[in-house]
Amino acid sequence: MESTNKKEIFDALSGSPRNVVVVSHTSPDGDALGSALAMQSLLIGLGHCATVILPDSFPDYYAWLPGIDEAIIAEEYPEKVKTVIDAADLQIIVDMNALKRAQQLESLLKAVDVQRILIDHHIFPEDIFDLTFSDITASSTSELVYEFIDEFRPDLMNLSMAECIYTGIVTDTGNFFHGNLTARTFNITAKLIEKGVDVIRINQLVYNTFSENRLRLLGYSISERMRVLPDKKSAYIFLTADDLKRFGHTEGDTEGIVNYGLSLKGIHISVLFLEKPEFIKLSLRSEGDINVNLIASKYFNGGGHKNASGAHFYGSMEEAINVLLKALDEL
Ligand SMILES: [Mn+2]
Repeated sequence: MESTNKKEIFDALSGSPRNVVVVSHTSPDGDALGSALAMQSLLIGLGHCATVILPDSFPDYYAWLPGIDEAIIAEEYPEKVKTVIDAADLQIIVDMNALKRAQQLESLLKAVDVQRILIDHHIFPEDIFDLTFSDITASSTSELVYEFIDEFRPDLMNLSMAECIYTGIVTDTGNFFHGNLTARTFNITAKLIEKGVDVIRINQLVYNTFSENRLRLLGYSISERMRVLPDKKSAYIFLTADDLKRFGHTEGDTEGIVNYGLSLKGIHISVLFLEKPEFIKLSLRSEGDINVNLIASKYFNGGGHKNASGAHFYGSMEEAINVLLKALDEL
């Protein structure tokens, strides 16, 4: 399933200089950041003015990404973000299928009547974009950004962009372990290495820079907060606000914890519940044909991919867990 206005998108970027905002989702991950930053570089290479806007901050282990210092974080600079969005004549949305995934930015983005372009790999892209390059068989949005640049302006691909794209691919595939891992993904990765990307260095920056607190939180999550339901081939981990506080939780510390449930033999569904100030945040993962996007969308008003989805639940931790147990019974 690919819906593509690739050529039309390139045409839209080929004319006179435009003022572009590149926006991605809340709690930005490696793919959100990598695809947005690579896209921004392409736009600048094409002579446009381009600014990356993020709803909220990113984990420290992405702070080395080339160009990230200039991204504007809406939570920290709400007025500046409004000014930049109001001044833009083109919005490029990457790595999310609906503007609501950018939280508070949704209303700001919708308030202006400008051309809107989507580049994404999540299912069911929202029908509000003028041009869409959506391909759910891609490992990552970064892979799509690579293909876009490679098709139209390979001369503009530089090492910084290649590093951003590699980061998107390596993180969205869980270090080449899950998701849409195809020959296409490895071919692109090979091209990125030929471009000069030091994959060992990036893997270390992304995966081997835990704080002590983060590693201890991981240990605690598994030893004290994991419940295993062999009958339902499922496991879940729940972390309360107090747990997060106890381990001095900072952005990104819980990244990847949900995947540990799947490492159990016979367990094919794993869910992480995090108690945030206003809601319970859920991350859902599955293996094979089990579709956690159905659980996320039907029971928690969330979504994402078949094997990786997210959602917010407004209620208590206990209620959220009970809804999951009911959903698993009905699956
Ligand atoms: Mn992605």
